[in-house]
Amino acid sequence: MSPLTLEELHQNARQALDDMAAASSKEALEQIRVRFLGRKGLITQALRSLGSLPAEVRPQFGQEANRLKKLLEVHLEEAQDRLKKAALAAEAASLDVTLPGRRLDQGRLHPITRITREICDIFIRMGFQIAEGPEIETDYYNFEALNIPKDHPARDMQDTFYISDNVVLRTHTSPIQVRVMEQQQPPVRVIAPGKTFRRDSDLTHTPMFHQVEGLLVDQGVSFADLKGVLTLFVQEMFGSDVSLRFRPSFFPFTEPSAEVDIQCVICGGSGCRVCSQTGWLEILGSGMVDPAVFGFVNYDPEVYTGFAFGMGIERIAMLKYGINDLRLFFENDLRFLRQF
Ligand code: 2NM
Repeated sequence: MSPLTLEELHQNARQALDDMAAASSKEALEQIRVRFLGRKGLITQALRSLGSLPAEVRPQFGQEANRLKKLLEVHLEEAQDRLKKAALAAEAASLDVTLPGRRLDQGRLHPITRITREICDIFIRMGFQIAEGPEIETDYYNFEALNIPKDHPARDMQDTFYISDNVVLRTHTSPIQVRVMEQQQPPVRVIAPGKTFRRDSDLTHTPMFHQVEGLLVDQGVSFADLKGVLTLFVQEMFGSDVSLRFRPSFFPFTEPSAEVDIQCVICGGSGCRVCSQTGWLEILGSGMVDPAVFGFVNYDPEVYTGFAFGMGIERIAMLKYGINDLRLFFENDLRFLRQF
């Protein structure tokens, strides 16, 4: 290509400025940039061809080409700016700010989470602290240290998910209490919520369910303290007018043991299907911690006494909300969950 004359250089620059002023899109502007300022563009080539020009015109041509290059770059940037602003303005003009907004789908807490928090909050107000522990436990923490002997039916393969000989999915949250007692001396006041697992699956049992267990150990703790704390809990949870009763029971880790019933929340005590015509509903198990358990955690049973209790969250939630089908908690049907 023969070198441009100064006149042709000016002509090219004028053409570029006219084209930029007329460009109506980003793409058109980009084509103009490539044609004049790109690596093979007319201005770029004019600068490259300097060497082949006669020496006497070279300085002036070079200066001029550089000046025009800068001028075009400034105008290019202005044109890009102008197009960007125009695009924004067009977008704003097509946006109707008076249209109603799109409602965000708001999430909510699962009923099991709500009840768990409600139960924990009641005990926190009585001075208990929350404790947590592993869902996969050793035989020792899940059974042995809780005075559940090797031949006890609760250890049967039918009830427990075994990971290996000595490792299980915890069947209750009591192993948390054992770990707490191992870690600290009395006074102890803890509440242990969490998932538990049992090999059981029918209309009223799921292989995974939730429990809250509590433990209080100190000097001079008596069965009267157990009754006082659990009575206050039931009144806070179900209303101060609901009656309750303590019924003798048995657990390997407590002696004596008692189950707590409340007046049926469905029929008010006159008898219905939910309470099997008894007028009462069992809601938790409890008892004075067996001295054998203290032996495992090196608490002196001559100095300390304590009580413990445990309850199933799904059951409490069903009674409190009047839910008649356990499966509803696990199906994640939004029509059910949205009601809480
Ligand atoms: C229950 C009923 C009675 C219980 C006992 C303990 C521990 F670790 F202190 F021995 N934790 N939880 C207990 C006692 C649990 O659930 C129905």
